[in-house]
Amino acid sequence: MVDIPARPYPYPLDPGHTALVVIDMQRDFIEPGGFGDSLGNDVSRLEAIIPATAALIALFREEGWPIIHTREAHMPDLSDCPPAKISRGKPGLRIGDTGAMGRILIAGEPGNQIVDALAPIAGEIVIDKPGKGMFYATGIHERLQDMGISHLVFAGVTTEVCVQTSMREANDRGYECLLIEDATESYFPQFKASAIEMIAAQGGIVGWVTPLSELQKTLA
Ligand code: C5J
Repeated sequence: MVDIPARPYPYPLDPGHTALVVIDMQRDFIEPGGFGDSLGNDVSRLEAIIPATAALIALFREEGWPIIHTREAHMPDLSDCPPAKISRGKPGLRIGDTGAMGRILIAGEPGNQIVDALAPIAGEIVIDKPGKGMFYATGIHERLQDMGISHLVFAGVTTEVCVQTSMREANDRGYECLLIEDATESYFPQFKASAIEMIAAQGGIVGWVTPLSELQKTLA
């Protein structure tokens, strides 16, 4: 085990059994002109974490540790999207509707691709998830178990929705979870701050949080 300085106390990273999870760094959430932007969000907040997330991915690639990229994505016929999910959001701009980067949250559309700067490379796992959490209807738990993964390091967007949901799902399945706080972001700064506090509260009820620099320093 390698102790990473973190909150609420050092994170015991297990080098042979740790994977990175990068949540939903897809164009429709991050880029100007995408779905997030069209909902009136300030996407520059999310764009700003691309360099830290790229550095985190580079660190895992150097170590040769597994990387999982997720996308929030539905099938073109929306058969994997419950009506309750479709009915949310701005009238006239819902999942499956056509936005500036193709159909919103539909697999294969331009807006559903991971931003170029963080594009997966051969050998990395990419999962399309129909829910907010990465474990719902994806089969990823079984894959991680087969790979012997017990520790997950998290990055991506948005902190309080898909990142936190995935961490909570992972925590309930027994994974030791660490969130890299400068490689995650929300359209709402107060939600990011609250999500981070919730995760580390009560002795790490969901997991640990730390800045990228602590991971870089310890693994250098
Ligand atoms: C994610 C969302 N990725 N906020 N989705 O957090 O709907």
